[in-house]
Amino acid sequence: MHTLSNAAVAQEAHRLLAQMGCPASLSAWYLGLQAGPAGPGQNPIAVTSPIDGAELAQAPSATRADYDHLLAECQAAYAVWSQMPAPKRGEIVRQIGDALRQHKEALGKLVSIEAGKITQEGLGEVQEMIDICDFAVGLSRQLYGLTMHSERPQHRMYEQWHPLGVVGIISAFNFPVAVWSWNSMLAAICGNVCIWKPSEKTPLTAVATHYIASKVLADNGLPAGIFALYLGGREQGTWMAEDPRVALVSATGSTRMGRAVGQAVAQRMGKTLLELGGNNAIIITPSADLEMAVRATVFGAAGTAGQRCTTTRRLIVHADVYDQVKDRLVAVYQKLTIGNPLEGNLVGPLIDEAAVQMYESALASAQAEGGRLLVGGKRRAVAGLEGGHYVEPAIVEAQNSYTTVQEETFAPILYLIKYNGGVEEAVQIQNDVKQGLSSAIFTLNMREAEYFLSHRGSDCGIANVNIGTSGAEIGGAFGGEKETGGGRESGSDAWRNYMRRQTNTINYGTALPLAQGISFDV
Ligand code: UN1
Repeated sequence: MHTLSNAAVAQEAHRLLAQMGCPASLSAWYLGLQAGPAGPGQNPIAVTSPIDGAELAQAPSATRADYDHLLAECQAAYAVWSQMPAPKRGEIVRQIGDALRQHKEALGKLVSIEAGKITQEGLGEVQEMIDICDFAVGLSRQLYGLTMHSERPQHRMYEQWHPLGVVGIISAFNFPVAVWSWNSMLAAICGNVCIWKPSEKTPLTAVATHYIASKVLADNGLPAGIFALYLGGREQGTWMAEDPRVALVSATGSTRMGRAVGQAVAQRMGKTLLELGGNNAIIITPSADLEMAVRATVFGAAGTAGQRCTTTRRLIVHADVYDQVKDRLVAVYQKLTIGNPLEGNLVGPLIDEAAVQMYESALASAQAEGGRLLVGGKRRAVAGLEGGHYVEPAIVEAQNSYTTVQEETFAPILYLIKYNGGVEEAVQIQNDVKQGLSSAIFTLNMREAEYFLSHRGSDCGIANVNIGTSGAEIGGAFGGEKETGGGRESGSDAWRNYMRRQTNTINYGTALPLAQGISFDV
């Protein structure tokens, strides 16, 4: 198979950026976009492709002055945008969805180059953006509030939903563009404007996405500050967390990051939407369709090289089928193709060298705690892509109580855990971690399935039956409990997070009766 050389990966990234209408250098983007008083950012961060380690660009970090300048643009844009009727805002989101359809191949490929996702998953990420646009367009005519019957005569009560103002979005490298769209498209139809700080590891896809959205705004004569973007690392992220002008901060990433952001925002009584770490498990009971269970496990655990927050990290298997599941999984893992994500392999690289080291150290500590490595577990050299960060997906027989198993390692390591009793025991093991994002059970036994879904069952935000832990559709609310942060994004009524509820009571009579029958006559 043809392998792209180092220079070719970088060249391809620049060709794709140009195809989507972005200027060749990020500095030019910064200058063109912001023209802030302080100029085009500072402290450039080298952006490299995990495919081969090639430098793709130098991304300038925003200065505080850049940020303040942008925030002022957002506030000015809010005055215009929030006045537009919601269905008209939906029309702009519809156009963004169409522009994303047009650029699906290019943006999907850029996601692969910058984040290391395999082609299918890069395209899937852009499809997820398109889907949320469609969803948001429909929602723009359905921002419903309730009406209530007043206890007082000739009174009417109802509630309505108003936009919050400026919504801040902090996104992670592993879904470098889809998570922005979940937040920004819903926030936008609700009447908010958004300011986005993507991961410093994936600024190029963010710039490309920003261009696509900005062009739609410009074509419609709308201010650029409706969707603002700035680049940088942790320091730049704290600016919006501490900024009372940012009404809601939606942050996706590690629990450590979420705790810091959550505390900073709570300190100023702002709102947060946190989507943090997961430690997701699949339970396989004796009645499970093992063929389906194994396929779902492989996609969940090795897909995206284990770098989804919904990745399957633990497999809790009943003793009766344990050996069968183990043997099948090991056999499938040996067939996984690892290599260039653009060339049809199933497992691409980890994001960077630090991720490889975390993978290695987690494997070492799991084994030191008594775990038994069954397959994989080594760094993989890929010919022609020496600077890339490839590893072999690993399976380790382990106990749920191991410190290593209790933590989320953003890498393809699956812990295999045996249970002997009923479904209650499996669920108890599953819930016995600090995180609570996604969970699944494979069973053909209705009682087991319903127990798993009951309030005594899975304690996660997502609980699936005969479907893996990852790859949720946008139509449901996405997020989790406990240290996952409690936020819900994407479908269902997650839009309410981006609005403030106002209760209105109207008296159309001639008297002034007090609630609770209180009399206060002077
Ligand atoms: C994430 O990894 O941060 O359910 C999001 C999924 C995707 C989203 C993952 N739709 O796996």
